[in-house]
This record gives sequence, C-alpha cells and structure tokens, in this order.
Amino acid sequence: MRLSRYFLPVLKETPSEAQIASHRLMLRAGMIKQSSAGIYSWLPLGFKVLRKLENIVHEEQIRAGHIPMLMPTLQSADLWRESGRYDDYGQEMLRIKDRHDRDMLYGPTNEELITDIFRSHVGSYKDLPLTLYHIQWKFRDEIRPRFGVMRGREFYMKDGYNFDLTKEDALHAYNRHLVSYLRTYERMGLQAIPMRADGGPIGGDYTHEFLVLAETGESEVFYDSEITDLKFGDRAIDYDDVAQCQAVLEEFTSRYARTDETHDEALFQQVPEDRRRVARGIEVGQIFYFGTKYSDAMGATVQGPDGKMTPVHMGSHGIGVSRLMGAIIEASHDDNGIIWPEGVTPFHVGIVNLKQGDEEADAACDALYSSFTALGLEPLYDDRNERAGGKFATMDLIGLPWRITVGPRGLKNGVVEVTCRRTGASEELPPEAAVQKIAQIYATL
Ligand code: P5A
Repeated sequence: MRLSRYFLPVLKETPSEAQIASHRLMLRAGMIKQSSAGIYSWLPLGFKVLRKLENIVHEEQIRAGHIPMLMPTLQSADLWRESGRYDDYGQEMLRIKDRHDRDMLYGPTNEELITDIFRSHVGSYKDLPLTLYHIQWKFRDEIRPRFGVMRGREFYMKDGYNFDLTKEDALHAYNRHLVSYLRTYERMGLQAIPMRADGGPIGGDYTHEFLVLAETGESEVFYDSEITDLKFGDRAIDYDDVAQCQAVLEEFTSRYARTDETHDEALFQQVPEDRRRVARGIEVGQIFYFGTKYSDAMGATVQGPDGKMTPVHMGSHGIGVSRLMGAIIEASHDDNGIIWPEGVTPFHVGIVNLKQGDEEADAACDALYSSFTALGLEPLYDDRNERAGGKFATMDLIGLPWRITVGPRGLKNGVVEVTCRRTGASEELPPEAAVQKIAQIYATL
C-alpha cells in the first residue's frame, strides 16, 4: 500500500478523553473512531489488525478440531426466557422490539441460540463430541464503557460451545480450549495467564480467565510469580490426546493464580513470600464448564449408548478479539507509539523515501515494494511529499516492526537502512539483503 493512496487519519494532538495508552494510540494512529459511547468504527488500519487477530483465532480453533459457523447478532427473547436468563441478565442486555412488537435482543453471548440449534439437529451420542464456534459482534450495555475497545458496549468476541455426553468428555473439551488459547495468545505476542475465576452470568463454578498483566488492567489478580516463567512455545500437541491436554492444564494451573472474585488469602499465604504477587490484569478470554445448566433448561438431550435420553454436558469459551488489540498495545508500546508484534502487524514493513521525486530514490523504493509484494509480504510505502521527521513520526506511531529508509546518500553507497521498531537498532544493507533479512523474520512465524 502506498500511503498517498491509503486512508490513515493520524491525529497530531493527544485526544483528551483517552486515559490509557492503548486508547490514546489507537485514536492517534487512525485505527478507530468513536461513534457513540463504547461503540467504534474500525478505520482501515484498525480493521486490518482486527482481521489478523481473527485469522489467528480461526487457525487455532480449527487446529483444535472446533467447527466455525456464524450466528446472528439479534436474537429472539423467547430462547432467553426458556433458560431463565432474560430477566436475570439485567440492564447489560440491550432489548429491542420489532415492528410486530416481539421482544428481541442484541446478543451479549450465545449459549441459548447454540443450544437451540443443537437440540433441533442432534439426537444421538454418536454425533458427539461437538464443538461449534463463531466470531461475531456482541453487545453489552456496560454501565461504564471506557478505555476504548477495552471495555466497549459493542465488541467482537470469539465464542465456542462444546457438547459432550459425559462430564469427563466435557472436561477434555475444556482442556482443549485452554491449550488452544495458550497458543493463540502466544502467537499474538502476549503472555495470558489462566486464573481461577467466577462464573458470573454465564454460570458454572469451574472457569478460568486468561489475564494479560498490565497496570491499566481492570481486574485485580493474585499469583505465584513462577507462573510467568511458563511458555507453551511450539511444542507439538495432539488435541485428541486426553492425557496430553490434561497435563498442559495441570502445568499451567497448578500454581496459585486467581482473580479477586475467587481469591483465597489463606491459600495465597502458602506461596513463598518472595513469589507472591498482587497486580492488575486485562481479561482477554474465559473458559467455562457449566454441565447441564442450559441443556436441562432447554431440553437438549441425546440418546446415550444405553438407549436412554440424557442431557448433554456443555461449556462455553470466549476470546475478546477486539479487546485483544488494546491489550497488545498496552503490553507493547513506547513514548513514540505502538510496537506491533510481527504476528499481528497491519503491514510487515514500512518503506520511507527520504527524497520523494528523486529518480533513484523513487526507483529503489518501487523495487523494494515489488520485491516484498512478490514474497507475499505487505509493505506500507510512505511516498508522500513530507519531511523525513514527519514520516518517521508516523511510522513510529503506527508501530510497524521494521522500517527501511531509502535516501540518495545511502543509495550512492549501494545501501538502505533497516531499523527495528522495538530496539531502535539500525543497520545499512544493500536493498536485496534488506528484503532477505525481513523476509526471513516473517518466514519463521
Ligand atoms: C464464553 C463465550 C462469555 O461470554 N459465553 C460465550 C462466555 N464469557 S465472557 O467472559 O463474558 O466474555 C468473553 C470475553 O469477551 C471479552 N469481553 C469484552 N471485550 C470488550 N468489551 C466488553 N465489554 C467485553 N466483555 C467481555 C473479554 O475478553 C472476555 O474474556
């Protein structure tokens, strides 16, 4: 993409309404624009990152054997009356009437809708296990929407639902989700720690939240610092292997790690004092096992091997896809702007032309652009007639991990400058070597 043809409405001023770095930077980098409280338009740069996050989530869900689908945002209130949650959900639910005076709602989550689909089409244990998921907009009429996409009213969520014959099978589904979530967050350059939490309006008392540690996080968390040494990494995993998934769950949840809702001071005191941490975190996902709560209420049963009808065991599992963008920026920025991890960056590399209109510089930039594109990488080429300082400031603000600076002086010596956004380190390389270096970095992802 050439910047002269893109739509990147960066702001010079720091917006006064933004209290935390991610919100400020997303507004300044022209990624989002508030449309009303807690509701945002996703401008091209923000939308690009959202798609990247969504793709990673899809890839990891499919790898785990979960099946993608799409349910609507608007739901009929009748299903929620069946589960008893229509009244329970309170003011967070946006209630709407259609022209026939029927009660509708903008879905805050989809347990009822998916249970209805399941009971309409599945009648035998032979069709189990089954995990269906979608990535869809949700609406929760939060009393205090704030921090930009972090606590929105309209937000993008991946929500998955497992249906199993037994509690044991459903717990395997739970473990599978835990493993796939660890992989998902790590691919986004994040460490998200599973912590025992509370079921809240979803239900169930077996649930873990995934938290990214950050001073600006909304949750208070208590944990054993040893847990931060754990990495999932690129180990091989067989999602059908019950023991293997269970072992990962045990490895990642055996140390003390809880949100304030389930915090137990007496247990916490058993952690050696030098490892006890009280901090704040951003909740980027939550997994639940709630047994037969919805299948009992809504009659979702299957015929078991003994011929008897039995309610299915269920869980639901959510990732806050739009919130993740805020969490990544909170975890990865400096005074000059965002620093995207390579796995989610909107463009792979920025090309800055120091002397637009100079024949050689223009030709060298065009050649770099073609080389990257031919390799399947997306460059953002700042081809505007602007001062170098302004171009660098924009590149730093939008946070592309790699920048190539091209100017007549370097070209005389046959080199361009490659700069790493994270470290600020630069090196001079011939253009082909610069392309190779950057291509190699992305090839290992
Ligand atoms: C699990 C999937 C559920 O709703 N039902 C379907 C279960 N869980 S949850 O924890 O309530 O939400 C899942 C994740 O969504 C994100 N999230 C939000 N993101 C932005 N703004 C909000 N107002 C908001 N509310 C929830 C969180 O990341 C949460 O973990």
